[in-house]
Amino acid sequence: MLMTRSHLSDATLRKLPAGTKIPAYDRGRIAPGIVHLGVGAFHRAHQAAYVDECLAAGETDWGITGVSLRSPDTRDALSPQDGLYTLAIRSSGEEELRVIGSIQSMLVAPENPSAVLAALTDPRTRIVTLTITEKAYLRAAGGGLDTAHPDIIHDLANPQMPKTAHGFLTEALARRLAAGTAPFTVLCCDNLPANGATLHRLLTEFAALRDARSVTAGDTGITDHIANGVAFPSSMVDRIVPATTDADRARIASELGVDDAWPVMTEPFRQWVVEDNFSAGRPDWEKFGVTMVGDVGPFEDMKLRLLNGAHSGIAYLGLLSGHATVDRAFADPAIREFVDGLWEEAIPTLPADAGLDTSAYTAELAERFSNTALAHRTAQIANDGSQKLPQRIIAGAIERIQAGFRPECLTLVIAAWIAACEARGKTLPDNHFTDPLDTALAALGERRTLERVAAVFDLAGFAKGSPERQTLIELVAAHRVHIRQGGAALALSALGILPAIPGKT
Ligand code: CS2
Repeated sequence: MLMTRSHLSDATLRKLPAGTKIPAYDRGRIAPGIVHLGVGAFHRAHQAAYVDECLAAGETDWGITGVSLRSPDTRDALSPQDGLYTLAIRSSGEEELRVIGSIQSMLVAPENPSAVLAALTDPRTRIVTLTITEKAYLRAAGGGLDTAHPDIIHDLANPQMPKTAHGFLTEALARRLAAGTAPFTVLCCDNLPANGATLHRLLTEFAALRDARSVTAGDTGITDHIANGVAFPSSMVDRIVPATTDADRARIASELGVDDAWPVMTEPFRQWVVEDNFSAGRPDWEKFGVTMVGDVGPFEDMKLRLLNGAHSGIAYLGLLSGHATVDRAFADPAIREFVDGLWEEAIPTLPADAGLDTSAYTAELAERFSNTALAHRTAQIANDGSQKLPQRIIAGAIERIQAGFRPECLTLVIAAWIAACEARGKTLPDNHFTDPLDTALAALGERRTLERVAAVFDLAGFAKGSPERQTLIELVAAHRVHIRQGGAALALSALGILPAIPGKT
């Protein structure tokens, strides 16, 4: 006889095995206070878990309304479960299961943009947070708003039916202003440098374009309000969250005795450093391990350049060396040594007077990258390299060249990215990972290495306008030649033997 198992929900919570942590609060009493755009696995392992602890400690105003800007998948998985899901916190040999209750409802923007705008304009919504991934900020090669992007064009023409975060936030802030409702605070939680300021700048640009098109008599516009009247704190977020597999789903179901359509896997480590600039209140996050600071910049740069930079290096060199997961790649002595070299190059680019303990930080990173229970796939991190490398690798590499040094490890990451992109459909499966530039990269055709690297830099806007651009291209091209001649192994073994930058060192 076919047995059907029940699924995780408010009704089945009490039946879970002892040892499973469940929301220790009356979910029905919680009012919505946060709208989150981009309810992916990262948000569910990070912010939603912090908020869950605040709610368990007695706060009642900060329930989360989750919004997916594109796909209905998360809503389809979580709505039948009353928004509940399991967070599996995994270290080598151990697993702790926690059911998170802070997501109260889910909306899918393309299905119902009006419902998203209603949630954003609800006076109870006092914070809007975002994890929409780097590419959804729609930055052009030079860093400004990509005004030619079809979704930006759409949202300027249809302000009531937006598709982008820019369109939703601007329209909601305009409606709140018109209704006399105080603005919400916009808290960016993506891996961008100065992420709050970056979003603030992009949104102000968007609002100015929108105002320029507005023909409504007496409409005073929204640009000034967004530029001067809305808080955009920056934040540094950190927790490693591998994509959930079917094996994870099966394991969690057998441990819980109920099905969970989308449990989230993560590591024990977590960190959140937030600029304390909230115009309409916030949860008491500092009681649960969040660090509230005046300036998040040094923490952001340390995380982007040491964690994410190393991650991208491990991903592309790992893929080229046949390693499917971060822990396996990191156990490869050549890659391990390369990561130390990358850290040596990147650490001097961080502010020396900000109290950062980079030795403790990198020692902890080495442990985190060695977590064998996560099986964090190199192909997952490899996605969207053109959007990630500028803040992880290129900014630091430019600073090293300016200081007279040759950033060989940093530039090897760029060469490995180019090589890994080109290896898809050959030594790597088609679509093993994707990039917004895929179509444009494919159209480049055959070229000599130096020309090809320069063309890739142009497409991606890497080092645009920087006097160090040409030196970077030459360093990348030299690595690219090594990879072509002898794979990642030759490029790794050649580190340190290239001639110095003429006139510099
Ligand atoms: C990773 C990040 O996929 C990636 O690009 O580098 O998602 C990384 O795991 C997180 O930023 C860790 O906080």
